[in-house]
Amino acid sequence: MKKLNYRRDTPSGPGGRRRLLGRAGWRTPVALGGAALALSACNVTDFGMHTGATSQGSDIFHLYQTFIYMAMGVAIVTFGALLYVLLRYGRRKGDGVPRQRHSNVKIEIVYTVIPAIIVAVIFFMTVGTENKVDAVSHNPSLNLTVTGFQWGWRFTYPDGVSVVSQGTNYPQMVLPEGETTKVKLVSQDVVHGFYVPAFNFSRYALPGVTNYFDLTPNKLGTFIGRCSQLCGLYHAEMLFSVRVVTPAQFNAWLSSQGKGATA
Ligand SMILES: [Cu+2]
Repeated sequence: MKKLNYRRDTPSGPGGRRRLLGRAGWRTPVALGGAALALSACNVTDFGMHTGATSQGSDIFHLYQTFIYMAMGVAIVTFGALLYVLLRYGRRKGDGVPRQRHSNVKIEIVYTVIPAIIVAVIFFMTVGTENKVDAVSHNPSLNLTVTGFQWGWRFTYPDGVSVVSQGTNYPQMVLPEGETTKVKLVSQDVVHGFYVPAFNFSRYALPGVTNYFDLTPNKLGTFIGRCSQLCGLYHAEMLFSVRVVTPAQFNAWLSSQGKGATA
């Protein structure tokens, strides 16, 4: 049997040296990665996620961020161990076949128990955050009804104030910052999805089912909103925005709307 020389016989031919990427070959990907990072102009520790413009959305962000840190820890340990074994125990000239064994019960227990603990930690952290995010206030500052229909949204405030889509005149939901708004979400016809990316929040609007949730904005600004369920021909027209203002500005806006105007 021909003995392979692992050092010299490579896929590029006997005695050749395979070079996946030459010296210059590394420069382009590194430069592109750096440029992408610089262009994104966001905090590296956000990992490209929305940090959440509500207290609920921030909770979700922090959970997700923690998961990524945990995954990084696992990656460092796993790839570190792999690299160590490759470098320390790689086959060398003159090496024979290593000692063969059927199993190693101790190691098998360790690599079963550790992932089980990690999964359990992730599970209970998720349940804790879910309970916090899904908690609905009994005495909210504001009660708001959101109705999805083909193809638009209606935001109904107290005192008969209502903001509704009119063709391509997309509606804007106004919310007070730092106050809890309890949203009652319904659908008039088919399944829609109330989705505000900056809030890290999406929920079905289901015909015949009423969903309640709280939104407690913690950042001023205007955020885009979308229908996240393909709900028919003009689904793409189901755009809206959310404007978070100070409670004083909110009260001024609400009373100005109350004077017979429907935006
Ligand atoms: Cu829709």
